Amino acid sequence: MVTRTVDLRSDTVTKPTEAMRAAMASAEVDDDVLGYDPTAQRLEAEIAKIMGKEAGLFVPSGTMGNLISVLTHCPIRGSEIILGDYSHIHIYENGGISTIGGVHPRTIKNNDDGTMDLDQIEAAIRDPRFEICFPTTRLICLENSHAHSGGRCLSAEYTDKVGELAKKHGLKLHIDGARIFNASAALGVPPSRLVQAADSVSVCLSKGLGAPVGSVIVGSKTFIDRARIMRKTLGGGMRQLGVLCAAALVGLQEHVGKLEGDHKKAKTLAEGLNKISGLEVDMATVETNIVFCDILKEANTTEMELCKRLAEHGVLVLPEGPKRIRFVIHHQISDTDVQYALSRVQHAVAGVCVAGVANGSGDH
Ligand code: TLP
Repeated sequence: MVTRTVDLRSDTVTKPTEAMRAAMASAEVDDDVLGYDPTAQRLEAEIAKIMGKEAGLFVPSGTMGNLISVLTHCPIRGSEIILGDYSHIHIYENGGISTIGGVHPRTIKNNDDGTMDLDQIEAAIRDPRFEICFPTTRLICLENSHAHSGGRCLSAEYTDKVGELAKKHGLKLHIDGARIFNASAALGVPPSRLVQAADSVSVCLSKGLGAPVGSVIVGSKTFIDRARIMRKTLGGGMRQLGVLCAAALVGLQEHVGKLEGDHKKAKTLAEGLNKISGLEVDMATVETNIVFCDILKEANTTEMELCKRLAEHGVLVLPEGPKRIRFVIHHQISDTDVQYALSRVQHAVAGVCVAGVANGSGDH
């Protein structure tokens, strides 16, 4: 019987802390659709300042933050955007930019480190002389850290180069910065520097910062004014929003400084997983709080089976693709939890290996 569960499915699974709940209970609030909630204004200004942009806007989720940003940059249906084939916007957001905004995605291969080749980006920009046939390219999207490459970070220099390319062709640059604070902690570079070249950034509050709800998008004052209208159009205008923003303000104060520690724990976890026969982690990919773990042939199991088995052993993780599972560290995971999880994983995997040998399927 499992007596304890370590939840490593995502950094979105954190529960609001006592300090957050207290701040939510005492938050000063007003109607934010009318533009009067003081706590929302405080949080938006704070995130905008940290990101080095003029203004910010609280939105209900990272998905809506990306959607509003793309639609605000691409007000004309049939606009095209260039983005990674493994970007969150392209894979995990229900194709909202197309279904809701009529925006056409032009994907470029995401390299193992989350980048896209600059020459491929440039080659994908449509020639306006053929506008009669082509959609018009208006936007390039990056993701930092890049979730589907295991949380790897884009450098400020790389982002600058993409920004220069965008400028040269009259395009805008949006960054899905769901985990930009993780990238900043891992690279030792302020978030404002990492997003300097961007026209807009979507920053999640419900991941590394541990807030229960929301994201803030940042950009120029004009961009945010238009984004605010788009938020209302999509039904994302909220009234006494300060109760949510108060929790995020606590997260900003208390959890940003813990991200480096989260990354250390991710490395310890990855090293431990590497010692378990049947599992393999490419240590070069472990830059932040996400660990992708490959299931080797000798483990004789699939990602779905292993996730189920790990859950039975008290470790919650998610499948990340064929023969791969994902572990994510967050501020509510302690060093002891990491060690406990490793011992449970060891047990679970040993169980499947033994079962495989016993039923003669171990050498498949
Ligand atoms: N990612 C979630 C899942 O959707 C996979 C997770 O557990 O990692 N951008 C990036 C890079 C993200 O990883 C996510 C969430 C989002 C945007 C969307 O944020 P929400 O869930 O707030 O809509």
